[in-house]
Order: sequence, then C-alpha cells, then structure tokens
Amino acid sequence: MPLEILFFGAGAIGAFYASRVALNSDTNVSVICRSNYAEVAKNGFRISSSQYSNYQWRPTRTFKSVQDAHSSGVKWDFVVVCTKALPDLSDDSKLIEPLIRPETAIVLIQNGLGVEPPYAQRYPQSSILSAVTIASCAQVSDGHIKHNRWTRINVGPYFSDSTSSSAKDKATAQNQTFVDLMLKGGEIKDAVADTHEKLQLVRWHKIAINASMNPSAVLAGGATNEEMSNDSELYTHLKGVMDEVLTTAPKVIGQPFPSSFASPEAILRSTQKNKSGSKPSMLLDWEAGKPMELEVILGNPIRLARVKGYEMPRMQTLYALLKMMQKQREAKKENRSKL
Ligand SMILES: *[C@@H]1O[C@H](CO)[C@@H](O)[C@H](O)[C@H]1NC(C)=O
Ligand SMILES: *[C@@H]1O[C@H](CO)[C@@H](O)[C@H](O)[C@H]1NC(C)=O
Ligand SMILES: *[C@@H]1O[C@H](CO)[C@@H](O)[C@H](O)[C@H]1NC(C)=O
Ligand SMILES: *[C@@H]1O[C@H](CO)[C@@H](O)[C@H](O)[C@H]1NC(C)=O
Ligand SMILES: *[C@@H]1O[C@H](CO)[C@@H](O)[C@H](O)[C@H]1NC(C)=O
Ligand SMILES: CC(=O)N[C@H]1CO[C@H](CO)[C@@H](O)[C@@H]1O
Repeated sequence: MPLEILFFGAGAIGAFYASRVALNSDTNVSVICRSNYAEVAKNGFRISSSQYSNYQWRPTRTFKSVQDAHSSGVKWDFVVVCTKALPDLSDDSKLIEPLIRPETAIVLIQNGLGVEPPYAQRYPQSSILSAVTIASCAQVSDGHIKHNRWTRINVGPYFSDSTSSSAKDKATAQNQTFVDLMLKGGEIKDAVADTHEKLQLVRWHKIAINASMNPSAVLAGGATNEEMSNDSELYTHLKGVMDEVLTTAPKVIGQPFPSSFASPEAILRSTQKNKSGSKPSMLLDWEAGKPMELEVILGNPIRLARVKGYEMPRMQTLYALLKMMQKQREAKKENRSKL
C-alpha cells in the first residue's frame, strides 16, 4: 500500500515540497488548493528550479476543500499543513478535523513560534511533527512555482507536557519516515531530523531575525534590512531585540543554543552587506493591506516566555505598537466600507 500524503495549502512552499515527496515510488501525494485550484486540477504544477531543473508534477488527487478530501474516503497517513499561520484569524487545526485519524501524523511546515499547541490539544492521539524551512519559493502564476534557492528543512517531533512515552515512540518513527521521504526520493539533501528541543531552538533563532527585522521595517516606514542595520540607532535596537530573544529562548526550552548558530553581530554584519533589497514578508503584507503574522512572530514568543516567568520588553513594545496600528487600519477600512 502506498503512503497517502495530503498537503493542505499548496502555495509556493507546499507545492515545492509536495512535488519532491511525490518522487518516492511508494507515495500518493494529494493537495488541497485554494485560489490556484482551477489551474492545478487541469494542468498540475510546473516547477522552475535551477537546482532541480524544470519539471511538471500532477498530484495524485487535487481537491478544492477539506470536505472534498474527506469525501474521497482516502485514509491519510500524513497531513502536511503549509498554510500561513494566522492564529488570530483562523484556527487551521479545526479546519482539518475531518481528515485526522489517530494514526495520521500531522506535519506543520509553518514558520513562527507556538504553532503546534492547538494541534497537540485537539489531536492528542496523533503525532505532531514540527518543521521549519528556509527554502525560498514563489508562485509566479497559478500552478507555476519558482524555486529560487535553498532547500533546508528541519523536522522534529513535537511533544507537549502530556505526551506519553508510547506516543513519543510513534512520533519518532513517523518522523523518521517523513524525513526519509524528503531525503531519499525527494533529494532534499539538507532535510534534517532534530529532537523536540533542537527544533524549538531552530524556531526561536529564526524568530530572533524575523521579530527584529520584520516589525521594525514596518515601523521604520518601509526601510530595507540593509538600511536599518546601517543606521546606528536602529542597529542598537535590532541587536537589542535579537539579544533579548536569544538569551530568553534557552531559559524557556531548557537547553543552550548550539555554538554553530549565528550571533546577532554576525547576522547584522551580513545584513549590512545584503544588497538584495527585498522586503520582509511582514512589510509586504502591511503594504498590501493584508493581516501581518503578528502572533506567531511576536505574540506567541512573548507569551511562551511569560508563562515561564520571563519578560521581553523590546518585543512587547513592537507587538503592542503594531497590533494597534493594524487595529486602527482595520477600523478605518470598516468605516470606509460603510460610506
Ligand atoms: C520570517 O522570515 C522569512 C524570510 O523573510 C519568511 O520566509 C518567513 O515566512 C517569516 N515568517 C515567520 C513566521 O518566520
Ligand atoms: C527523527 O528521524 C531521524 C531519521 O530520519 C532520526 O535520525 C532522529 O533521531 C529522529 N528524531 C527523533 C527525536 O526522533
Ligand atoms: C551599508 O554598509 C555597507 C558597508 O558596511 C555598505 O557597503 C553599504 O553600501 C551600506 N548600505 C547602505 C544602504 O547604506
Ligand atoms: C539577504 O536578503 C535576502 C532577502 O531578504 C535573504 O533571503 C537572505 O537570507 C539575506 N542574506 C544574508 C547573507 O543575510
Ligand atoms: C470610525 O467612525 C467612527 C464613527 O463615525 C469614529 O468615531 C471613529 O473615530 C472612526 N475610526 C477611525 C479609525 O477612523
Ligand atoms: C489514485 C491513485 O493514483 N492511486 C495510486 C496510489 O499509488 C499506487 C501505487 O503507486 C497506485 O497503484 C495507485 O494508482
């Protein structure tokens, strides 16, 4: 029997990894699409990549909703969630409920912190695998995915305080299977399997970069990372946020960062020389009038630290200001729509 794998969220990152996992001979890889459904159902995906060259991929099945995926009657072994995490707007853990059996492993390929607990609470019998990627991909038109660079994905089982040891064993075995699907058939050479603690440290380290650069770019009126890190007052601010996150995380997780992880000085030094000029995702969202990922980048880290008795005042300031900025904008939109 082939493994039945379903990707929920087939945007750039989801479609890219789905197309790699599908190269294993013993998998059936299906997708749930949103806006790109019509094109993908008709023609599948086209992936352009300098590393893997260009190829076509047609999912085993293409669905336009969770309900359709449920009605198919397929028993899913893995449900891979690749949506953008906006916990203040939608609880994606509830959306996938019809698809999850106790045997189903749920893989979360989502950036940010605190994305796992809603799934762990709702599906105590399922394994939760937590994944972070640095791959850079874009959907240039419906169904056409451009893989720009990088493939690294870190995967590890997620354990809550109440995870039993037999559940941990099951999650560890499913973690092995999933990483192997990426590594072997998928030729993702830097698919890395981590422990629960290591994976959380990877998440916190990413947050140190995103939580300093992203919100500051919005508050600094759209300055690029290069411009901000070259400004002496902003340099002090960015380093202050990173230091705060990187000294708090080991206390929350109970393990130090591996010495191989880049320091704030090293990150800022490379940012000063980075001419790419591309804007952080939060700034793009703000400029497009879309909701920003405030909770997974700022709110959740602040709360995860707070329950352990630690405050992060610089983070808290960024969070409070941006949340109010977004609220004001939404209120103005409401008023305008009433006119
Ligand atoms: C963080 O930054 C990277 C690179 O700009 C981006 O791809 C990612 O989605 C951001 N968000 C989170 C929650 O980490
Ligand atoms: C996850 O799987 C990999 C192999 O694919 C293994 O090396 C690693 O130890 C596993 N991690 C945990 C925490 O089970
Ligand atoms: C930032 O500083 C680097 C050298 O440290 C320089 O090469 C670059 O042009 C500067 N960029 C801006 C936007 O000032
Ligand atoms: C340069 O900027 C791009 C786009 O924001 C980012 O993806 C990349 O990681 C940066 N490179 C370095 C060396 O910081
Ligand atoms: C929205 O409209 C109400 C009533 O007209 C007004 O009191 C409020 O200040 C407006 N809010 C914004 C953000 O414009
Ligand atoms: C619907 C579908 O295409 N199912 C396929 C799943 O994988 C097995 C084994 O590779 C195929 O035989 C099925 O046709």
